[in-house]
Amino acid sequence: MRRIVNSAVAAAFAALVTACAASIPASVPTSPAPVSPGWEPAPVVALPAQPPASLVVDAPLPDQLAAGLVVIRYRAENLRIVPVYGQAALDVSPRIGHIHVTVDNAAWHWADGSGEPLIIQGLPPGPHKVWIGLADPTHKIIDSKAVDFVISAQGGHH
Ligand SMILES: [Cu+2]
Repeated sequence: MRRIVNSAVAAAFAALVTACAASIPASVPTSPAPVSPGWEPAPVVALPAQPPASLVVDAPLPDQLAAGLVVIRYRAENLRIVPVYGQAALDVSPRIGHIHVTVDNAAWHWADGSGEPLIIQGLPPGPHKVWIGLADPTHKIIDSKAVDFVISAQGGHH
């Protein structure tokens, strides 16, 4: 008798599951639509693994450069630029860091954790080089790019 009841319950459950599955129309998606390609991982959770960080640097904006004003845009990939430093910051996720900037191979650099474009004014006419290093929170350089450009004679007397 007990075996018969169990079989009946099992059959009823199977019928219920089948009915529920059948009630989902095939045209309704069961998960969100996939996001467009090119999105970075959402930086709202710790990432289990991250590709290496890299630096992308654009050429100086041409209109401003013609007037002697150097505006250089840059961005980091797989790293968020923030003014946070120290050994403990190496362990956070998503990865963080900042940039170091050297102009015309100077022996010194400045650091910037703003992520804002570089704006350099008053360079004399002639060729120049801006080097940007992507640094981890302990100031170790993990990628770098250099941009060469020329300040024209007309644009140089700012
Ligand atoms: Cu640094």
